[in-house]
Amino acid sequence: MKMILVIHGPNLDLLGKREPAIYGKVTLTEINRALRKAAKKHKVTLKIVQSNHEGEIVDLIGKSRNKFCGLLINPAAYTHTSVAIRDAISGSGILAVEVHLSNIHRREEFRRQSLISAVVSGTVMGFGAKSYTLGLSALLDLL
Ligand code: CA2
Repeated sequence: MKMILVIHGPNLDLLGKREPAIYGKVTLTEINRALRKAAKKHKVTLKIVQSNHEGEIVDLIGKSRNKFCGLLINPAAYTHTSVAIRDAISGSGILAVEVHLSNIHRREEFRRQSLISAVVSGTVMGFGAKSYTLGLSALLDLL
C-alpha cells in the first residue's frame, strides 16, 4: 500500500485551543481524522507527525525517500524561515504538496514569502482545515 508522510509544523498542536479567530475551531485531531478518512477511501496509508523542531522535520524528510511516495506538509512558521526544510525537500526528491490554513498573502508582510513553495509541486492555502484534504487530493492525483 502507498504510504504518505504528513508533517504538521510548530504550534499546530494548538489548533482549536488558542487563537480561534485566526485559525478556526478545528483541532489537529479532527484534521488528522479527515485526512485518514480520505486516505482510506483512496487506499493509501498516512504517517502523521507534528513537530515543533526544525531539525526533527529535516531528519524525517531526509529519511522519507525510500519509505514514502509523497509528502503533505504545513511547515507553519518555518515556511518563512527554513532553508534547512527547503533543502531537505528538494534533496529528498519526494513529491510534495505544501498546505496552509490561512492565505499567507493576505496576512502580515513577513508571512507573504514561502521558502518552501519553490521546491514543492503545489501549494493549497486559505481554506482552513479543508486545505489539508484538498492538498491530499492534489498529491494523490499526482502520484
Ligand atoms: O496558515 C497556516 O497554515 C500557517 O502555516 C500557520 C502557522 C503560521 O506561522 C504560518 O504563517 C501560516 C501558525 C501555526 C500555529 O497555529 C497556531 C494555532 C493556534 C494557536 C497558536 C498557533
